[in-house]
Amino acid sequence: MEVKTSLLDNMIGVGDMVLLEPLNEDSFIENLRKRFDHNEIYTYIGSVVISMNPYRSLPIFTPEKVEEYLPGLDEAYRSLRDQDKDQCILITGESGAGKTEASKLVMSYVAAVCGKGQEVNKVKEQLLQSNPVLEAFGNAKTVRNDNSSRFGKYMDIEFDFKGDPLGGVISNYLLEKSRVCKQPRGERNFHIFYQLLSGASGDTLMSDRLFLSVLSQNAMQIVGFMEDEVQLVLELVAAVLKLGNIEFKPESRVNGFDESRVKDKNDLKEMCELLGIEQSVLERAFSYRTVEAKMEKVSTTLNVAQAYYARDALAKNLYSRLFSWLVTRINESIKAQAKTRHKVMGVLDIYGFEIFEDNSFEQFIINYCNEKLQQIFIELTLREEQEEYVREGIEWTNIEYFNNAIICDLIENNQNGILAMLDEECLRPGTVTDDTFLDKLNTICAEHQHFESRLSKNSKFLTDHSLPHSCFRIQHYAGKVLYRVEGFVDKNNDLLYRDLSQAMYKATHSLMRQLFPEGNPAKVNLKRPLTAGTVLCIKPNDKKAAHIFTDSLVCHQVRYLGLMENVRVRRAGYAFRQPYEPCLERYKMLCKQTWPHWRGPARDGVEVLLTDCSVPAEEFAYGRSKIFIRNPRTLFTLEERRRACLEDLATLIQKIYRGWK
Ligand code: AD9
Ligand code: MG
Repeated sequence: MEVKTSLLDNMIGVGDMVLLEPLNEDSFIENLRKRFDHNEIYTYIGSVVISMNPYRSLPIFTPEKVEEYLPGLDEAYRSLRDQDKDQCILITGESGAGKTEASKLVMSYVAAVCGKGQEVNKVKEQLLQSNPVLEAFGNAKTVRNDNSSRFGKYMDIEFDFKGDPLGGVISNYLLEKSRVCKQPRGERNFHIFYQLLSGASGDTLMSDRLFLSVLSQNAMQIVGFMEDEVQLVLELVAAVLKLGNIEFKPESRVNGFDESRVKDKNDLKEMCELLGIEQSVLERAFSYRTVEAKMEKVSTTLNVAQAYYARDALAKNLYSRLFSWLVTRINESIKAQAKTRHKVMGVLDIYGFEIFEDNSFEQFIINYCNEKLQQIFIELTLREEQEEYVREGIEWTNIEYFNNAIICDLIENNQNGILAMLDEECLRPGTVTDDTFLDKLNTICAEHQHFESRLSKNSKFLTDHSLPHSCFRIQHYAGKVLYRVEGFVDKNNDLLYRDLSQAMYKATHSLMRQLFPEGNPAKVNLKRPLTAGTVLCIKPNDKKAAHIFTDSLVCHQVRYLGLMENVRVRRAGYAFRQPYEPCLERYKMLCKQTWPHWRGPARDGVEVLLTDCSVPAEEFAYGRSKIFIRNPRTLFTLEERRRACLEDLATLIQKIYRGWK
């Protein structure tokens, strides 16, 4: 690894935290701040990139600059191309920290560094333009972020042996579909609804008049959507809007049962026209529900509340299925055409950890995803790093770090994890409510350090008696979150009455029919390649504003991301390590015995070299395949001597050259 130090470090901070002197939390944050003030938004801890959100555009994202600013990415790409290794870039950080922007930067980087030519350029453009399309449908304004991702995304970019992109595959995870029906205060629905409304005139969203903002329309075309496909998609978006307008009123009781009727049939009619569904079919599906009991089909009436429930379930299902269809359709366009052997660079961008005043099932799922990602991060940087010392046979005292596996287990344990209990409760016959679910949580989790609820029996850990009865609290890696149980059971059930899905399948609208085949949609698994780089995004302030650096906020993130431990492990240690061969190659000119060639094992060459340079023995450890260097300054000295050597050489060459002339 090349090391550059300069006087500038004092002013703008050091680029790699491993080189920070002295190392403590204050100096760590101070270094981030210095760099932030000088528009240096990237800082490294070895192969981990810390990215601070500047909340304004910096002149560093031009194709020429991208390479210069993201050496970590460059390393990832080079090992993919030159060493034939699959790469995976994990991006983590809380909501609004800049993950999605970072993931787009990775893609721009790829576009900037690799081959040109018509076919390659088309692939690049399609990969890049898949972003605005997915953001239009999957992002929304939230309190934390005006363009918040409401789905998880994993994208594989595939390369040929030359390192040129061949195509890509996108997997999407758990769209926050409840947003279609209800948005928390101060937040909005998915962007596409507004883009569609701004293109349509008045309240007549009929199929021959659907327009979309030019941006998304163009992006869809570049990604390969046909004009009629765009139209079909927009019709379904309009149908979701119409669906939301349908209201119900109670009908006089027949046989003692509550019944509901559609209040104003205009929206229903328009929706049916849009989709080619017979009005009476849909109307009936909103009033009755067919259940199978003892091999017999029985129709029961829906009351008003149930009718609204059915309507919302339909809207949510329709929209999330449309979203998954879009991803599949984009994949058809961007998938690699050639069947040659290829390498992939995976980029994972999920929704960030979020804490609101009111946290529900959605936050629970989102925060669980983040908890899992943190776990992967810990494994890669803290656990595996320490294991490398052991593997290389280096003497090593373990550095303690907080392992959040215990929180993941609290949520996902097959027997008594929160998710398992929720599933169990949803399947249990009898009256199931959110409260019965909470009761269940109370009994089992009472002893768990990271779980609190008001009613938990014998809870030794409950410190805050103001915890409401209807809530439970989890101490996540990134902070305590209070979850309100209301809606957990329904949202987990996500029940779409069969009458409605059958009604949808009867539609003549070709895309609509495809979305309701009622088969099991194939699940895509996230497979993790062997090597990985990580980007950690940090949010400098809570105001979505430029130039503001709030110490306490940054400090909190630095703590929960385990960054100090990360630097400590990196250098407690051995700040640098390098396989013997490249190390010898780089410094062999410093020693007569190794210059110009060393005949013998590289390890011995390195030993001869270092002894000759009179570096104290305790500065090094000889691993099985790598040399480990304890103090960065040792490396600086070597680097300086090398530079001086090169300068002498240059002067010598110039002299010879002049002599020739
Ligand atoms: V969420 O978990 O999806 O809610 P992200 O993805 O972490 O969140 P995002 O990338 O969307 O955050 O960034 C939020 C906003 O910060 C962007 O809309 C930009 O206005 C701003 N931002 C983030 N990164 C950069 C950057 N590198 N340069 C300039 C940035 N602005
Ligand atoms: Mg995002």
